[in-house]
Amino acid sequence: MKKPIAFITGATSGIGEATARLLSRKYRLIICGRRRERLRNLHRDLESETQLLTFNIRNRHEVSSAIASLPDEWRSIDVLVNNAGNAHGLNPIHEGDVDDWEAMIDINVKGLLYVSKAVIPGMAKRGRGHIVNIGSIAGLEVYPNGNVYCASKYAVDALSKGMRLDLNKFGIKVTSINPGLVETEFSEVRFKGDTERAKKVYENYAPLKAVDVAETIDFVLNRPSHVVVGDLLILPKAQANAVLVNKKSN
Ligand code: 8X3
Repeated sequence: MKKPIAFITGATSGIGEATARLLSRKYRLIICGRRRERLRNLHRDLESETQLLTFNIRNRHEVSSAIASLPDEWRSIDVLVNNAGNAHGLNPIHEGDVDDWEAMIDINVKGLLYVSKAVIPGMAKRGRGHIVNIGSIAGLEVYPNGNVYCASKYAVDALSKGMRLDLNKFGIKVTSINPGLVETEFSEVRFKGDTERAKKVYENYAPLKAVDVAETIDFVLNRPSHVVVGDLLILPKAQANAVLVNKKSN
């Protein structure tokens, strides 16, 4: 029997890449991202049959035509991991940059919707599927200067809950995974390449690694067919909530 198909957005780095590596043992993969070269490099390491889709998730036409270009035998997508997402800036609301706001709303909210719109109707028609939305602790608690990033992740939380309601009658599972601090290129993007500042976010405690979240995704996908892990918060041991992290001073 052919392996099931998993579709992963934001697969060129961090949680998405780690998830692709892990799921490639059990799934045929559709890996998506903006950076073709990175997708190609990842593809070389994967154990499974893989399709590469390059698109800018902010462009709804690119998203829909890339997904529409999949060969017929790749259309029955069993698992959708809506992982693509970024933070841009960490400023008080009155000092925020409108371009940053647009990027976060476009990628984290609208991009997730564009991909979902292209993939979910097939799941509904087939009466099966599992959607895993990668939210954030920032979608459960608002923290100082998080404003628009938090709003975008609150939207992801609402969309997960909305999907669970609307797709219930089709037998589609919806899981929302909300990580706390994960050491990836997330902070480098947030701080626009200021690596020193980004490094400090993960200093003096053990943050989550991308693979920790990937293993959690693998876990939720492997529950028996009658079980859905609904909303899941995953934190490094040192983190108590969005603002309290027990850092060892040196
Ligand atoms: C990433 C976690 O705490 O930096 O979504 O917002 S946090």
